[in-house]
Amino acid sequence: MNKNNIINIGITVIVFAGITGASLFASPFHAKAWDNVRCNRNVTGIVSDANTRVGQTGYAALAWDQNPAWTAMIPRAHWIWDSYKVQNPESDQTVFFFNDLNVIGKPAFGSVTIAADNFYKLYVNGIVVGSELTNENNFALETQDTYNILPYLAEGDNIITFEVMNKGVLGSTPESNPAGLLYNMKAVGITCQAD
Ligand SMILES: [Ca+2]
Ligand SMILES: [Ca+2]
Repeated sequence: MNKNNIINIGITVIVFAGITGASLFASPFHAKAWDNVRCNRNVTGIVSDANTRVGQTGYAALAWDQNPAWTAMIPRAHWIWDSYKVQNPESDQTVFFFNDLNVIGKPAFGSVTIAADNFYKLYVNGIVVGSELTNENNFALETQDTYNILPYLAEGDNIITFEVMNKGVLGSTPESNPAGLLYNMKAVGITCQAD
C-alpha cells in the first residue's frame, strides 16, 4: 500500500493511496513519499541434461561418459551429445545445442561454465561470448572454462547456444574418440516493488 506522510509541527497526517497530499493541502504542507521498497533476488540455474535442445527439433542424448580423461566437474550436470555414442568418430562433427536462460527482473549476475570434447563456441542471444577453437582438450578439470555473460543478458528469456565440434581421428572408435558437452548456467535478476 502507498502511504504519504504529511508532517506539520508534530502532527502526522497519513494520506492513503488515491488521495494526494498536494491536492488536499496547500503550502506550507509538503507531501513526501515514505514507501518501503522491497527487492527480490531471483536465481535461475540450469545444467546440461536431456532437456537441452539439439538442432531445430530434437533433444540431447545423455552421452557415453566413461572416458577417464573427462575429469571436468560441474555439479549435477550430465555429459550430452546428439547420440549416446559418436556415430562417425573418424569425421569432424559439429552439433548445435540450445537452452533458454530466464532472467526474472533486471540482470545482476550471469555465468556459464563449459567443458567440451573437443572445441566449442558459446553464444548468448546470437553473440559469441567465448570459444576454444585451438586447444582440443576442454574436457578436463583444468581446461573447463567459466564466462561472465552478464553484459549479454536481457530481462526474460535469453537463448544460450553451444556449438560443439568433435575432432575426427582416423582409426578411432566411439570409445577412443568420444564427444560431449557439459555445462551449467546461472543468472540472478532483481525485482523491486514498493510496499
Ligand atoms: Ca578450455
Ligand atoms: Ca573427441
